[in-house]
Amino acid sequence: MKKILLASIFSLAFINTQAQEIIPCATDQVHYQMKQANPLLAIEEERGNQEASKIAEALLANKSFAKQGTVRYIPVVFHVIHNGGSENITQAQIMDQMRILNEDFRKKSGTNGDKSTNPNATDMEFEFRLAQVDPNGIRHDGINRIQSTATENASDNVKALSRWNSAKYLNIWVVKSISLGGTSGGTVLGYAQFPSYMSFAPNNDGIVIRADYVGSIQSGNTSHMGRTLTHEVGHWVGLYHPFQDGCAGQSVSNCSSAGDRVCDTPPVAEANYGSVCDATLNSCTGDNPDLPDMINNYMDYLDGKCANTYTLGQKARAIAQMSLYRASIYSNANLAAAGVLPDGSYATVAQSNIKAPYSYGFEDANITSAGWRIQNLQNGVNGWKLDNVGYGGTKSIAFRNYNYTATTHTRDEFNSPLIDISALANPVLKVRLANARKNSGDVLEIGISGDFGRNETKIYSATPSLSMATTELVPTETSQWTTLIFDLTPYRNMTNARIRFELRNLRGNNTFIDDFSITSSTGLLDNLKQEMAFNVYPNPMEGYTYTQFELKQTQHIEINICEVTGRKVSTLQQGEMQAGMHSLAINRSDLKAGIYLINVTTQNGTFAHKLVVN
Ligand SMILES: [Ca+2]
Ligand SMILES: [Ca+2]
Ligand SMILES: [Ca+2]
Ligand SMILES: [Zn+2]
Repeated sequence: MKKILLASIFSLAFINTQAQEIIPCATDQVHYQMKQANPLLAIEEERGNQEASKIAEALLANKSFAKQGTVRYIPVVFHVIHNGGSENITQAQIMDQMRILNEDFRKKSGTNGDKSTNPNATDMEFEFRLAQVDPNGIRHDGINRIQSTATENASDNVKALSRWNSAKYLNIWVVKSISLGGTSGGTVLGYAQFPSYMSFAPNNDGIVIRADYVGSIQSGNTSHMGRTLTHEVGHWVGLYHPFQDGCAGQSVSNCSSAGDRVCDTPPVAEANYGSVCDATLNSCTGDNPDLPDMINNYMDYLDGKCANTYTLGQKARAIAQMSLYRASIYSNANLAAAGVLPDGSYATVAQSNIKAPYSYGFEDANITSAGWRIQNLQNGVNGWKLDNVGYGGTKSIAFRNYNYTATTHTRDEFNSPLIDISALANPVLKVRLANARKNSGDVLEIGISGDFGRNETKIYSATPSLSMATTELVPTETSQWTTLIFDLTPYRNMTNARIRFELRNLRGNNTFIDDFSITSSTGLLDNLKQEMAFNVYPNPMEGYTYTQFELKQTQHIEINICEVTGRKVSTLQQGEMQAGMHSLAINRSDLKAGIYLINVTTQNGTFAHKLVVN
């Protein structure tokens, strides 16, 4: 277990000898600098501490305090400051972080946030919601993306690039790297502002965090598990580190007025760092009774995998601090303005004025005005663009990455406007696709969401290769296009359906998409099945099952066996097949009992055939 003196955070000379040191949190450093610049802040901080301690003591005197059932919901906005690199993280990665933050703060049963064995571990009864309405009352997904070189070595300078009123939203700035006061020498993961800053520097209020410590999926650091933000939000609701002022606050008489001002967190001499969760550490022995350091407290510095505890005392302090400085942020009126109901669920806002049947051929000079949005997250140069080759008309949307040679893989996307599909009895999505492989294939994913992407179901995920092509694909012939068809019946109640296309660039060939439509179309998929005479027998499966079908012409065929969730279990066929009758065997021993979908993609579309395995 490595320890670094708290004072070293302020000592550049010391830090410089620790070139690659991880500095989990720079809140103390920023706090120190702010108090140097504004002595009144120190006075207000102490006044607030005294008042908060009185409120907290009164709260803790109430036996039912541990679980009041009064949850305070906080609207959140992310500002992703990026320069087109991997720091431009996806909505999915941000949603993963929101899940972890809420699990930790609510000590949600069955999650990592509920693994503490500390008897004082508690549900903080704060919860966080991505805003779905912006300050101008416009429907929003709670994520702003701003391109700026300031994403590197960022500090408070990024806050002026994008900021929503800090009295109404918790602002979180996501950056590539953080540097405070020149060459800090270490890797700072994040920092936050305390509630008492609201009277002095409301424009600085919020949290700055490194992109690769947001969430636990994609680029999110797996050993920190998204707990960097849990820690920083702890500061934002008013908590200090347990090593605040070292071993101060050791006795019953001064634990609420010294140290971290919380009596059920034993004092800690210096920050505990690293990945070894050693429960025997005891850096202050003057506390009575002498308890070991609470190494699993979210407010110490150990890796996220060690952290799982907020205590009752911390909850009381947080509620007291928030009620003193930020009470309006969780008021019902403020929640309503962000599109959140008093019970934390999302309000229904602004129904889409686009109603299916709907079709779009990308023929406009500016597809944004038609409600389409291109978000080239990580590959602005090669990403999705309007293209002068089309299946219908003269344009399509294309990702021309044939000449892309960089080794980094990127995620880039575009999405449809919100479409009300609820009037269609059998909504079917149809889209033309032209794609070829080069050395490796790109991955195209298509997802549908009814809530602006907060929750999304993948309806397609594949390497959609018509064929291997070593020359650049430019689909000037209709035969170079295929049609994807999806049954949207499971989603037919959506009044705000959004279809999102994501290409994960693995240096494949070009990809073109055209003629998007959602129409009511009974039997479209059945027609394709019938045309191929597609049959599966025996079904339910016995030892073997066979798929049998007829191809009218030689073409590329892909047949995958998938779980009903869409997860691919195995590939039965991928490549060119001759015209004529075909029979492919599926072995029972490859599959567990359950219901599967045999997904068949031909040049005329994709359909699914149900397979039952007993
Ligand atoms: Ca304490
Ligand atoms: Ca102790
Ligand atoms: Ca077109
Ligand atoms: Zn901290």
